[in-house]
Amino acid sequence: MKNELLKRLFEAKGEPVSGQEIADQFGLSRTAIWKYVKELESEGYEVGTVRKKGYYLITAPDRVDEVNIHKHLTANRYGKTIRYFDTCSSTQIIAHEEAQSGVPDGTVIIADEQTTGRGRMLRPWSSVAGKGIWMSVIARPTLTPQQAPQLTLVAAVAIIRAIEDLTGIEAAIKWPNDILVDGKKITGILTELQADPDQVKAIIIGIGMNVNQEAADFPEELHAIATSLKMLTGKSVDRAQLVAKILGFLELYTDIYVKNGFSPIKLLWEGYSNTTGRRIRAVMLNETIEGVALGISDEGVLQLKLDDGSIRGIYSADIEIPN
Ligand code: BTX
Repeated sequence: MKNELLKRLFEAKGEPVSGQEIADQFGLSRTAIWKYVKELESEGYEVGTVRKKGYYLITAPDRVDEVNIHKHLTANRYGKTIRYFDTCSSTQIIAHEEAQSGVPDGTVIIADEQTTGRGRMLRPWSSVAGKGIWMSVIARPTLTPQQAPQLTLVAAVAIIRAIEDLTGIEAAIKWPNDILVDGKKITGILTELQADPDQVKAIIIGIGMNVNQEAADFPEELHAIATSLKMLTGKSVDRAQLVAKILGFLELYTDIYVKNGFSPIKLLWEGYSNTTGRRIRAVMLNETIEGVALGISDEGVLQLKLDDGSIRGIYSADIEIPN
C-alpha cells in the first residue's frame, strides 16, 4: 500500500493526491493513509499537505527502489519485477534463491548496501550504503550453457552505453568483466549460471557500479584502483535513473544476441575494449602468460598471440597491462 501511495504521489508530479480517495479505493481509513505518509517521511521523502486537496510530493530521497526506478524504466521485461533491500548480504545470493523459485525473466534484486558483496572467486566487493548500484538481474534467455559466458560481454556493452548516455563519460572494457575510466575500476560484473546440460535456466548478472562515492568511501586498498562517477564529474548521479538505463540497454543487447548471434555485440565490444592490440599479461589459476591481445572470438574467448607466434584462447583470467 505504501508503494501504491508513493507511485501516485510520483505520478501526480507535485500536484495534490486525495488521501480520502485513496482511502476509499483501498477500503482504508484516512488515518491509515496518514500513517503511510508518516512512514514515507521517516524514509526521507518530503510530503506536503494542502487542506481539502491532499498530499503532494516535495522531494524524494535518492533510493534505488521499485517506485523510483519505474519512473524512468523503458525496458519491457527487465526491471518489471524489482525486489529492493535497504541492506542485504549479497544480491547475488538472493538472486540465486529467487531464480530457483521461478521468478520471471528480467527480475531485479537490488540493495542500497551489501554487507558481503562479492566478485569472482569470492573476492570481496565494496558496496557502501547509498552510494552505488548493487544489483543482480535474473535473465532467462533461450541460450545454451556454452553461450552464457558471452552475457558478461553483453552486459559490459550495455553498462558502457548507459554511463555514456547519462553522464557523457567514455568508459572502456577490460576483458572480461571490468569497466574502467582512466584505468580505474568503476564497475565489476559477475555472471553466474543455473543450467541443465543443454539449456540455460537462469543467468544471474551481478552488477556493482560505483556512482556517488567520494574517495574516502572506499577502503584504503582500493584507493589506487577504484573510482566513481561522482569522483570523475564532481556531480551526483540519480542512481535510479541510471539503473533504468542499464536495464533498458541490457534487455536490448541481450535480445540482439539471442536473435542475431554474438557478431553485432562483438563489434560494439571491440570498439570499447582497452585491451585489443595491446601487450597484456593473463594471470590464470595455474599459469601466467604474456602476449598481444588480438580480440575476442565469437564465443567471447580472448585471443592472445604469444611471442612464439602461437595463439592461445583465454577463457578466464585476470588481465594486467605490463609496464
Ligand atoms: P572481480 O573479482 O573481477 O573484482 C574484485 C576485485 O575488485 C576485488 O578483489 C577488489 O580488488 C576490487 N574491488 C572491490 N570492490 C570494489 C569496488 N567497489 N570498486 C572497484 N573495485 C573494487 C568483479 O569481481 C565483480 C563484482 C560484482 C559485484 C556485484 S554487486 C551486485 C552483485 N552482488 C554481489 O555480491 N556481487 C555482484
